[in-house]
Amino acid sequence: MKDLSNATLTDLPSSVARASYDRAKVKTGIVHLGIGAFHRAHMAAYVDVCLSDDPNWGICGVSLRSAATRDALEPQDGLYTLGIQSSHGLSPRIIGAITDLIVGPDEPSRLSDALLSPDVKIVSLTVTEKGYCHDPATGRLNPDHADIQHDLNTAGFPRSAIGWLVYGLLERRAKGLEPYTILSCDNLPANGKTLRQVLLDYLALKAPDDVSWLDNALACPSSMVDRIVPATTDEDRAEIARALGVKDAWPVMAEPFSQFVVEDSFPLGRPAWESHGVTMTENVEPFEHMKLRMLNGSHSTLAYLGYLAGYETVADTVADPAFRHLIHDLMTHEIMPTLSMPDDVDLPAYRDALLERFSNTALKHRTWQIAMDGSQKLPQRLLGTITDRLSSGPSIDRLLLGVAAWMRYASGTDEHGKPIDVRDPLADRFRTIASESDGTAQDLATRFLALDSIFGRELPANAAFRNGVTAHLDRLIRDGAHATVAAAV
Ligand code: CS2
Repeated sequence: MKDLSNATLTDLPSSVARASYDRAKVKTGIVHLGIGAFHRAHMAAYVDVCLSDDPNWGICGVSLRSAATRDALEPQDGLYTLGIQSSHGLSPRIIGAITDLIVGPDEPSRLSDALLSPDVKIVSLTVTEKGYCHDPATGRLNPDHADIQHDLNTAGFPRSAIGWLVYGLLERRAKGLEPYTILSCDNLPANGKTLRQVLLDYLALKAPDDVSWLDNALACPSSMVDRIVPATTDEDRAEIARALGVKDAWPVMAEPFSQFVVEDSFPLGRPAWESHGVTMTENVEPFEHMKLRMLNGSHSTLAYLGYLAGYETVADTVADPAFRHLIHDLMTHEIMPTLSMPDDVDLPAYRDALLERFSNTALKHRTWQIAMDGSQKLPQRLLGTITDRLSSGPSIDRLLLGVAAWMRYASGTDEHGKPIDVRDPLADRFRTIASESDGTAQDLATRFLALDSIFGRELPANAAFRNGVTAHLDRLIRDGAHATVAAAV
């Protein structure tokens, strides 16, 4: 079987969708840091449909760590398949928006050239929560982060996304080029504002005299990004090869739903996204809150409880009526009351649509995948909602169950005594907590709550919060996730 590439595009069956622009005319206008599955299934697809109107927005995709995506896509001329999976089957679409691929650690001078190109107007990023090298509880730079320490202490090329963004801005300034607009596409609250603060914190240490220049010059719009994109499996590759008749080394699989809400602040211009399904707005914050609290808060709760209960995927977890009931009530009674949305947003309909999306059995979204990096996710997904609710008094019981389930999971042993492969920047700390603890809920909860980069200082001092989490954790340890969820609904 041949490989996907410009040369084999004409061999594809007509059932495979693709936009009609001439790839040879596409110029790079965007550098994207973190060219993983999510970007390729989300923003790159929104850019792809704009290229027919304006070919100046091709994407140079950058990996700051692994070479795997570059190695897979380079021989394919940057082409890949977006496989939309629903109960009606698979709809494949070819995305051609990637014009170039760079692996930062291998080719730092090419990355530097890309950032300094006058054609580049936007640098966007999906580097996941931990890529911001910040303290999730406060949203400020963590200056002790190993990559930040490296970048602060080198006159050469940086390593972190934060270091690269600032490096590019300073070098552009030296060359008399305007600063690019930086678009964060990660699941962080006020992601543009948060990124801006982290960049300023970094510059204050690296080149303090330039802080006020950057503060004035920088456009860092916020965005809300949403599409469920599970990690690609070999089964997916085989399914795509059957549909295309050619081999794609790294397709991405996603649900049909997609949403992109972007703060309209792009001084050097942007693709005509508003003509292609993107909501361009002045104020993204209500949408971010809605998405992070409703979708991601439910997702993390389902991931920890579902994993502990032995469910492999989110769809398997919500097929259990007790778990579905819990999530429905969590959203209805504990999350929705904290959201204030524009009049045309129907929150009950949004909740019901989420439950449908979680039930998509064509999508094998593993609970283990979502459970990753909990230390970076908990604050914006569950703790912010809890803080809002605590100040107004009403029930937080289901939210606390999510936090307790994270502790039970992060302690590293499943309900059958088998080790859990806990992936998290704080995984070593969790292992120490588990090994030093006497194993009681009281002791474990006290140790986890002392992680102030996650919980800050105020929440753990609140008796209702502490006692509620501890009571749920106790039940999870004694009775397991199934019985705990059944008792909670
Ligand atoms: C998930 C998200 O892995 C996770 O933590 O909750 O990736 C989720 O699928 C996306 O935010 C959906 O837009």
